[in-house]
Amino acid sequence: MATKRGALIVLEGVDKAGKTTQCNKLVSALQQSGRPAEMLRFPDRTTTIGQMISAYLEKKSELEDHTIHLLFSANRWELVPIMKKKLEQGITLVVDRYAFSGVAFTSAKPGFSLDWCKNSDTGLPNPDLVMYLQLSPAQAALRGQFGEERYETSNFQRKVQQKFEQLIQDSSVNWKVRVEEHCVTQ
Ligand code: 2DT
Repeated sequence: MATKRGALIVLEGVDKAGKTTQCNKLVSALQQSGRPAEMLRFPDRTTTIGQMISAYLEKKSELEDHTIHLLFSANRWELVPIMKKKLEQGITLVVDRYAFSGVAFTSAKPGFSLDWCKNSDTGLPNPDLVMYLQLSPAQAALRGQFGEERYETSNFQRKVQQKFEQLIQDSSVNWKVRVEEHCVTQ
């Protein structure tokens, strides 16, 4: 009998929304109910491309804005063969950020349209479900200071949130919005 394909479940949201915590809980819950499940996260900083991205996020290197956008996208594409294989083996993948973060973060920079930002990810495996963890800027502030990485400022995160709010209007994606109020921080 053919194995049932695993589901591709993505968690998205601004920083501090609790994505990592919820991904871990979901993987545990799936495993406990007898469904094979694994977590992935993007960027995957372990690959050669991922290390370039990590150095950029840690402000150890500078990259032109289009270039870093394409590297984030390439980092997803390089994982596609592994993702497809696992899904075919019946493993459900719970993914901490995906192309939606790619579009929301780059289009929050001046001069980037949503369409341009979406192009490089066209053709990636489509998620069966995208959970958007919504967090107001006021709630984010209550969760303490941002870290030192690039993009970790309230001003930029507000812009990213507006972009996510545009993206969740896309009815071709199975978005589920969850308002985060009392969840543990990432
Ligand atoms: P974390 O590793 O803490 O999640 O932060 N980002 C992420 C992009 O700008 N483009 C992308 O395609 C992806 C996946 C979000 C990683 C930072 O990188 C940003 C925060």
